Amino acid sequence: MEKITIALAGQPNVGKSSLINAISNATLKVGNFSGVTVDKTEVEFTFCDEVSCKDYEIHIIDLPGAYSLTEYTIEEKVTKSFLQSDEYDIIVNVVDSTNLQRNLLFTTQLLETGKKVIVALNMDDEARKEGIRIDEKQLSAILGVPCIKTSASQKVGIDALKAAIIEVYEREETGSKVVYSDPIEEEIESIVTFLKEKNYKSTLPYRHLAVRLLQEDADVYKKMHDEPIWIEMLPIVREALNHLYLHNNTKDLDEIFADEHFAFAKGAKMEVMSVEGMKAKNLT
Ligand code: GDP
Ligand code: K
Repeated sequence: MEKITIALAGQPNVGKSSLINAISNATLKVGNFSGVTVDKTEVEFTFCDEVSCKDYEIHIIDLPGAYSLTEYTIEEKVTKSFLQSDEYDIIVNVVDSTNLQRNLLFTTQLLETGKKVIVALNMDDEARKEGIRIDEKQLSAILGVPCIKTSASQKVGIDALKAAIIEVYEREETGSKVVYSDPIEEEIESIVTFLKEKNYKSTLPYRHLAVRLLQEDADVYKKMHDEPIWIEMLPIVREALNHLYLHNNTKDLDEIFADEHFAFAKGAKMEVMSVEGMKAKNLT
């Protein structure tokens, strides 16, 4: 039987525990993430996919609720390091639909991991009550990943979520995309072109790798530092970074990318959300 490991990620109180309860009748196993006293809740159950008639063993790991993948708190550290590991197949990102923009900020960071992602637009019942409508098909198109409406506490949308898990597991590409402002897209393009020319063997898609290089991601730098390509690549990354510094008038990469994430999350919300029939982009 094939085993699918899910990393469940979301901001605090978005309904991750409720979703685990709704999706499985299995008992939770509570332990710790290695080396730290942060609770690790896991659950395992078998699932028969009705489309393919195949059985899967599904293993869900509930990551500590985190507002972002920065490393300000121990929870964020644990969540970030787990998400950058190869210990799982798919991230299921639980989102509070009544707080779309703030939640999409975290989603944006999850998309940048280059892993397979599914977004569960949870609290759908609550959002409806507040007159909020989200076009999940359009959101899927913008993020490049399936977005499924759920109400975990009412056990609604759970079958669709399971079907999406199987579909995403069986496909090759992650499809996830964060669109950046033109100046950043140009620098991503120059690094991707270089990686292509060198036919560099990468587990991360080139685009995601380029973004991580532009973010001076410590893990990626450490990993690539001893590779033959590094000496040739470093000047190209440095030049790209200098363009970014000049354009943004700051050398603070966290600030540059925080602005980018904010713009992307806000832009996505404006496109897909309406309140009482009014498009978010027409509301002020
Ligand atoms: P976690 O911190 O992400 O694990 O969130 P919980 O699963 O503990 O849920 C937080 C609160 O939201 C609880 O009171 C849940 O009953 C409630 N909740 C979770 N999912 C939903 C939902 O889809 N709709 C509504 N209305 N409430 C929900
Ligand atoms: K909880």
